[in-house]
Amino acid sequence: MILPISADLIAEHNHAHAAALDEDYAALGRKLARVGIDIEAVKDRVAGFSVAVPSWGAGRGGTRFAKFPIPGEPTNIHEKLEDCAVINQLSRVTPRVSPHFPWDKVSDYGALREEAASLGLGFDAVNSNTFQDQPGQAHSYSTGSLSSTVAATRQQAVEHNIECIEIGRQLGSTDLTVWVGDGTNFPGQQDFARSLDRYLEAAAQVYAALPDDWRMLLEHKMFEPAFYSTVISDWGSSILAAQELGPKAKCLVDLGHHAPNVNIEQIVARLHRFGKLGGFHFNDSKYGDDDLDSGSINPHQLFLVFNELAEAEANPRDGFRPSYMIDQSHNVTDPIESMLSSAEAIAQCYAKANLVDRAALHAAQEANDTMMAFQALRRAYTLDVSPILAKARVEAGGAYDVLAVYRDSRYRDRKAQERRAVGLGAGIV
Ligand SMILES: [Mn+2]
Repeated sequence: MILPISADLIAEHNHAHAAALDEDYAALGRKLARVGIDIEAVKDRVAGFSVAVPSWGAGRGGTRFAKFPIPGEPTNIHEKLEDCAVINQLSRVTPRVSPHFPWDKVSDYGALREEAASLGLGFDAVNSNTFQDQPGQAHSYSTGSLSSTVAATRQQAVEHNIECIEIGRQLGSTDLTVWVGDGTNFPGQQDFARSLDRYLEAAAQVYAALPDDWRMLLEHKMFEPAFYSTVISDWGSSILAAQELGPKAKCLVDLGHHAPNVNIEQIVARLHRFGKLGGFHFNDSKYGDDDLDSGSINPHQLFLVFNELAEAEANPRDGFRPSYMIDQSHNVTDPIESMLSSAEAIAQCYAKANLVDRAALHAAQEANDTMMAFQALRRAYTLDVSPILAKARVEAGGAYDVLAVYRDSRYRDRKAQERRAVGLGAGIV
């Protein structure tokens, strides 16, 4: 396997930091041993953790105002895969790519799967797109897709989703993520109940096309592009739809798709309670669906979400097999650097959640000892787990300091010489 970053460069860098890492890891190991935690066991769990990266995240995103491309940005799925391979090679935590159709269309998906495998990558959930029109498309999604009042438009949206399943089968995926932009901008524009009826009837046709081992992940979002109402607006609508569709339908939580200040960690626990937590789109936000880097605004919330996930992992209910994915728009950074940094922030929260003394937490909860229950979380949150992550990464062949090696490799400069420039214009959000 020929990976994009020089293995010698990584080895040389890791060697230079080996003594410091050993010292930090040993010190943290002694600290954890005092409270009965085996650092090696935690490191093994962290080494088993992974999060997928979105193919579209490899390019510079944009706002609805503009996109500012950088030299060396990927221009097609092949170049995106190469960039995703850099992220995984250095971080060792992002071995899967989530593709998006029709953006990532090719003529031979078997060849694409092999190409990804040659870069050490597999494919995660397939994402359908019925929120924008494509050139030559027979029916417009301007007034909705799966919930459109026009039967032929609904049918076209159903067929597109079924095509995505077929593509996903060839790529080795087992999940279809469905987010629709359907909704309204004006009171009275559509009947709330009838539009949901139409969505459910069309979604059931997609559901019926799922292979036995596949899942359909319903991604809710309360606003944008529709600003008065959306058809699958919140986790309530999502779980009701998933329950009506059947056991293979699950809910996907995008951290930016809620009303402001919603208790997302509680939503996670609720969805898990009913066996409907299907997956995550990690990002961060200050105001709405900002798609900022994971953990950059509210790392404590990310930790609390992972605390619920760790609780679910330790005490699984029916169907706990969450699909973890980054979903961000990198408007002002090199997307590779953002995803390296985000993957580390996500893995850190996973590690910290695994360091929560769950027996002490449960005991304090049962005894109504509020302060000690909170302190059980606080103690884990305030630990610096970076030596655990670095040790797991280095042992798997990744880099001690992912950003330092990435910059030293001058990968983006090299790609700027090889790749054609990306055009200007408004970007994806
Ligand atoms: Mn999303």
